[in-house]
Amino acid sequence: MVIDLRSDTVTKPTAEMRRVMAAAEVGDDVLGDDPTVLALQDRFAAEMGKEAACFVPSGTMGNQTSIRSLTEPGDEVLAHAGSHIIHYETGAPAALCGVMVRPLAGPGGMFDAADIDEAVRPADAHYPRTRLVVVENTSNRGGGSVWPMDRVGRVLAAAARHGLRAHLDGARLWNASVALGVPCRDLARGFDTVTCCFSKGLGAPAGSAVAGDRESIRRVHRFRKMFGGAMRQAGILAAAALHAMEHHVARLAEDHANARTLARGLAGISGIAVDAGAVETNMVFFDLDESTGATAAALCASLDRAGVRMLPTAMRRVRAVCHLDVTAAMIPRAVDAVAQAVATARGH
Ligand code: TLP
Repeated sequence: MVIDLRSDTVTKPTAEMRRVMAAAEVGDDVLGDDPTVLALQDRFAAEMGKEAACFVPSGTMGNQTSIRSLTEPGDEVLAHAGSHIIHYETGAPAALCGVMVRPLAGPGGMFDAADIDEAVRPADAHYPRTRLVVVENTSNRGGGSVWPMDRVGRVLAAAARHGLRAHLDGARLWNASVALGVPCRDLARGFDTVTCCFSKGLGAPAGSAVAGDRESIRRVHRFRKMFGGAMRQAGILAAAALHAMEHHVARLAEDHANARTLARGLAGISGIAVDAGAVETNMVFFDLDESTGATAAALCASLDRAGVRMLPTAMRRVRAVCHLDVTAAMIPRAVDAVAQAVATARGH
């Protein structure tokens, strides 16, 4: 059986999830009468402590409808240099929202208040208008890292001081919530909009949602239509999302434990550098020493042939993500496969 650690997006809906999807009551959500979508939006808004919510097909669309909702073309958005909106959204902030993204630095995918103070442009006709700050929690390329709440507080206070809006890319906010033992609404407090994904660790086949104040969500809803993301009998997907919120959140702790075990196992392989102590949620990033003679892509191709799938994220960096379809028993097998692949690359 293949052990697929490429992403937590690869999960397949469980039998129970498929059952609730098949039984979902549906309507035409573009006309506003799909009861399951409406129920999901209410439930999600309440969970995030916001006035309203909008169901969207993907995390990317959640981020982009939020950015478009909170800015105007020509505005500047502050985000971490490693953020998903910069790396993996096909240039959508520029193409769909007409904004510039200014990358901020900092370890673990996190910046701080001083970075915002430094980056905000003076009000002068030469400059773009700095308008929005985006926080990604957990941070994907930051290693699945969780933003400490006091840091988020400082960043939001700085944003407020400068009159900026704030968006939370909470694709994996439930992972942060479980890791910290803090409800999502506390992690989303102070943000104008928050996007979360049902299709990552929660195991739904597709779907994300944006929550925020009524006016921001009215605009998200409008831009969802403009960007082609308004779906009709979407209650089938919303049912999966509701089921996932009900049954698949607490178990994320298992994914975090599996990721820590994986990191500790990988740390024992010569030629691999991994900071097992830095693993806070479901992601493990490791670096290949040049002495192995392998690039990340070559190692992943070799692993693939052994039935273990991981993703190269840089020349010598590999990502492995634990999720609903990865059991504790698979972890030692994955570690052995990596040890074997490194030995093969070394020629023994
Ligand atoms: N991330 C995917 C890839 O796009 C890289 C993954 O496998 O991790 N925000 C964050 C922080 C994400 O990690 C992702 C997906 C998204 C947004 C976008 O979600 P989708 O894929 O639903 O558009």
